[in-house]
Amino acid sequence: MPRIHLRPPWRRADLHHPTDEQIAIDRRAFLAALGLGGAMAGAHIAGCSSSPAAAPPPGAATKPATRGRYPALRNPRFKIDRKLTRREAVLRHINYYEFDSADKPRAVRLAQHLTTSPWTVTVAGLVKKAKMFDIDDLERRFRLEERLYRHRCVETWAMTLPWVGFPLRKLLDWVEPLSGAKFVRFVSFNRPAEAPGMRPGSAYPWPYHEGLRLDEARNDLTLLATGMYGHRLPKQNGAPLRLVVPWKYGYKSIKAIERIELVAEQPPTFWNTVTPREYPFYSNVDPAVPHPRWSQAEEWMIDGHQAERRKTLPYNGYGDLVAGMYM
Ligand SMILES: Nc1nc2c(c(=O)[nH]1)N[C@H]1C(S)=C(S)[C@@H](COP(=O)(O)O)O[C@H]1N2
Ligand SMILES: [Mo]
Repeated sequence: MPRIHLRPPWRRADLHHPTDEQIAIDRRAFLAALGLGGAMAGAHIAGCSSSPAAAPPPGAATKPATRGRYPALRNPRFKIDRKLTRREAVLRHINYYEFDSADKPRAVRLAQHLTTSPWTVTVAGLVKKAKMFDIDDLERRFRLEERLYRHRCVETWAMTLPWVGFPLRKLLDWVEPLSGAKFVRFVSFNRPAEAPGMRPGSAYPWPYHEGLRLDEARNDLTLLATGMYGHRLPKQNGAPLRLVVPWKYGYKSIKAIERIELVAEQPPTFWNTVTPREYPFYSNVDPAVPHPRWSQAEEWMIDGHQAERRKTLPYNGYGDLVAGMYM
């Protein structure tokens, strides 16, 4: 087990420090959780807003109770080569087709209507011990850790953020896959009444579903996330439970998971069903393989400028940890 820093993220003075603004927001939320925020809270929010004209996005000012499990200790093994993206930018720049991603501010607003508590997750299929549990059960059973990861959307935007979660492998060990299990299938919620993008007549194959090969699912990088930036996940970023597979394009990192199933055959996936030619099952980040409609050679950070483009890295920079699975 690598050595873990014992100081909370806002006290840490390392290269990958969040912005001052982020520190102020986190500290305020932390004090509020202790009941110490008081009258200062409003002043801090106003002072911290990224641009004076823009109201903070939903989820920016209020955070769910943290029950002592957040912020989680950072696992220092996962290094990043750039600044963390500002939390407010990550809250705003989402993709969530259940809530009509085309208009991002609207999608962020609509996502607030998703009921994320209570929430039951089922793990079933080719396992010895099928389970049903809620998020509290998960957070009690598996020690949460913080990891700084890159995230790369197939649309060429990128960000770098601190997830909170635990390796999916631990959950798989708990349910004990049978020898016939070769793939893992993930399914999101199916609630057209809460998600306008899912309304009858939608051309998409709802609910959102994804899949990994079993060895990919068991890779050390593969996380189940319950939080980010030191708190539980905001609704628009996939609360209460999402997958994080940072060497693959973002759409593999399915949000709001209700069902995890161990299966024998490669499962169909949402985007592959919609447009097979554009969204293959594996979808590992690869600068040399263009999307049929655009190049993947470069990427841009969502809180930088489109002009500041950087070279895309094979496997999004995680080749040393994952390339061996594809030899
Ligand atoms: N259920 C669900 N999960 C999803 C999506 C979605 O539309 N629905 N979009 C995917 C895409 S395309 C990306 S890039 C990431 C975006 O995660 P973020 O909005 O938290 O940045 O979520 C992925 N997971
Ligand atoms: Mo994406």
